[in-house]
Parts: sequence; C-alpha cells; structure tokens
Amino acid sequence: MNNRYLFLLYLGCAALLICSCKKNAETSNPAPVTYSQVTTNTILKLEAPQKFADKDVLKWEMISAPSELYRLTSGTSSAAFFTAVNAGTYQLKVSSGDLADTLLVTVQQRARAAAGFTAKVFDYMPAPGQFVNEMPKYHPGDTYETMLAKADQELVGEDAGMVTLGSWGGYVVLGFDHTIVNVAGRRDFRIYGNTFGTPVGPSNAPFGGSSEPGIVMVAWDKNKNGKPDADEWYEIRGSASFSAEGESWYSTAVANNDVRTFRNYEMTYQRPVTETPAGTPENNVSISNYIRWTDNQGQTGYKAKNVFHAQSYYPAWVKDDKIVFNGVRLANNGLEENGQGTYYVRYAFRYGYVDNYPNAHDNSGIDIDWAIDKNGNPVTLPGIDFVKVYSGVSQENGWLGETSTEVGRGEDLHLLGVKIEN
Ligand SMILES: [Ca+2]
Ligand SMILES: [Ca+2]
Ligand SMILES: [Ca+2]
Repeated sequence: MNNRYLFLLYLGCAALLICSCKKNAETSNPAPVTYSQVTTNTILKLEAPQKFADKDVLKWEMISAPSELYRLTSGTSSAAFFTAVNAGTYQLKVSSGDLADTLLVTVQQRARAAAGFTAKVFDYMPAPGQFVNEMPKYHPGDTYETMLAKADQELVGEDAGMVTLGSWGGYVVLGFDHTIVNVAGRRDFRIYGNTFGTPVGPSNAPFGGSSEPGIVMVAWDKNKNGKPDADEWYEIRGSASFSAEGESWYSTAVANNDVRTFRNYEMTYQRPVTETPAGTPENNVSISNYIRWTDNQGQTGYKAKNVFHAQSYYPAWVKDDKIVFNGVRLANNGLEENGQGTYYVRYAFRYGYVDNYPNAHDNSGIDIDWAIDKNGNPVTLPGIDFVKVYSGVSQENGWLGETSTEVGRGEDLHLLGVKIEN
C-alpha cells in the first residue's frame, strides 16, 4: 500500500469517527455532570449551576437511586435538599425546559453509625399531674437542670424508660444524633407512650383504653449546630388537630364532653395552696379543688388530687407560683361508660399523636409529611433532627385522674428497618 492510499484511509477513518461522535452526541444525554458528596442521614443543599440563573422554574428529579430510603425536596426553586439513609451513588437531574444538568451525589457512610433511638433530651417541663415528681423522681435540691438530666437518662437509647408530661401543655424536647429522613410514602419515626386498650364494642368500633395523645412538633437543624435553637418548629397535623369531627367517637362524645379544638390555647396553672390532706386509697380522701387553672378562653377550674398519689402534682423544682403553657388543645376524648362514674375509656384519635395507640401499632408511626407551618400550610421537609411532644388533652377522668401524655423510647423507623406505609 503506498502513502497516498494510506492517507486516504486515514481521512476516511477520521471522517467516520467525527460522524459517529456527532451521532452519539445527538442520541445520548448531553447534560454536563456535577459531582457532590455527603454522609448518610445528613441534609445536602443542592444549588442549580450558574447557567440556570435566569430560569424561574426548575425541575429536580431523581434518575436512579440505590435505595428508596431518601428524600429530594425542592418545589421549583434554584435550590433543593437531598438526604439518604443508605450509602451509594444517586443520580439526580435538574432541568428547565431543554436545559438540563446531571448531578451525581455520592453518599458515604457516617464515620460513627447513627443511633436508631433518641440521643438527647434538650428540654423537659411537665404540667401538673399525678405522676409529676415521680416520673422522673424528684429529690429535694433538684433543679430544672438536674430534672432535665434525669429525663435524658430515662429517654436516651434502646432501653429507654418513661417520663410523664402531666396535664395539658407539659412537654419534652428530644433529639437524634442524625437527621431522620422523610421517606416519601412512609411513616418515619415513632415515640413510645404507655397506651393500652382494645377496639371497644363491635367491629370497626373506635380504639379505646388509655389514649392520652401528645401533640408532636418537629424541626431540622438548619443552622447545623446540633441544638434546637433558631430552627423553626413545625406541627405534625394529626387526625384531630383542627377538629375532632372526623373521629368515630365524636358523635358520642359531643353530648357529654367539651369536644372543641383550640388552635391558640394558653393555660396557666397555679401552685396548690395545700397538699393536705394527702389522700390514700385507705382513707379515700382526695382534693377536688387542688390546682387552680385559667385559660385564654375565659375558663377556669381545678385539677384534682386523687387518692392514689400523695406527692405534690406541681413540679417541685419550679420556683414560680404559676406555670404557663401554649399550643393546640384537642377535644376531650375520655368518656365515662357505665353511668356509675367508675369506667372511663379514653378513645384514640386516628393518627398523628404520641401515647395514643399502643407502641407496636402502625398508627403510632409519624409521617414527617404531615408537618404544617405556623399558618397551617403543609410543608415538605427533607428530614428532621428534633421532636417536641406536649400533652394535647385537658381532661379530668374521675378516679383515674387527669389525662397526661407519657413519653418513652424514640425510634427512627428507617434505621430500625420498620416499614409503615402511608
Ligand atoms: Ca415520610
Ligand atoms: Ca440548630
Ligand atoms: Ca399515658
């Protein structure tokens, strides 16, 4: 073969190569690729590349993921948030019309594995109640700080115990050592209570027993300092957070109970004037006008001291002579069922609360997608780091005493492999 033929052959090959390259470019994805990385259970903020700067509406999509336990939230803005439970490479796409970019996010395992259970208690302030000063136990000299440490001791980890939140408004603030991912279509976490009970009456009857619903608030550590400080709190909208009319027991309760729901409720409890006579089951002495309360609806009344718990129901470490709480007040869910004043059933709300269904029941699971902002509008959070629970019902139930939410172990359902679909 002489040089001239060789030259022509080269020319031909080069032309073929150019053609095939051009063809490839036309048929395969031409989008430039941006790389980023993050660790598991951590929220990554994704910013659209500069070329999208003049676009108002962006679309963020997951193209391929090694696991379905992730969340990508964005709306139509130039920033999106992404977080995943499992390590691997996630391929995302951001686009606006024909303009598109691929984003490859490498999710790496955290250096120290995330704990599936509550990792810290940040705040604890019960309202007066029959288990206050007992769960956790108060000893003379205890302060807010030492009682908080006791609550932390009770609630952290797999073998958590239980603390009482007392009457309406009493609260606890918990944290996890990682972000609980808000997986789409699934409930994400669960906080234990001590509810027991059964469906009452015929089939499809409401679940009843000792449901004492605690209202749930959530927050994510947006300023990444590990504390629930400047971060916005969102309410978990449960089945009766605006009205109890959808509950199956509502029509029965309406004749006997205050079934109103107050969205901006405030209650003030006064220090009791006397602790004596301290009741016992033997002497059957109780104090009906024990702790005076007033609310912002012009109502007033008393919390009673019953015969079973002789200690003070007012948090003994509180110096002030009154304690004020704010929040949502749910409908009274307790009904006396036998007409003798002896058989009280506290009916469960359908979903969205703590200490409302037994712990193992799916309805104890909370979906972060139920979160609403302070105006009641739904918000889509990628995940959360902090949970606040407060007693949601203000009711006295005869000899049983006041309704009080109790709080136990906290669980990240995804880390524990518990799948509760929504
Ligand atoms: Ca979810
Ligand atoms: Ca913070
Ligand atoms: Ca309880």
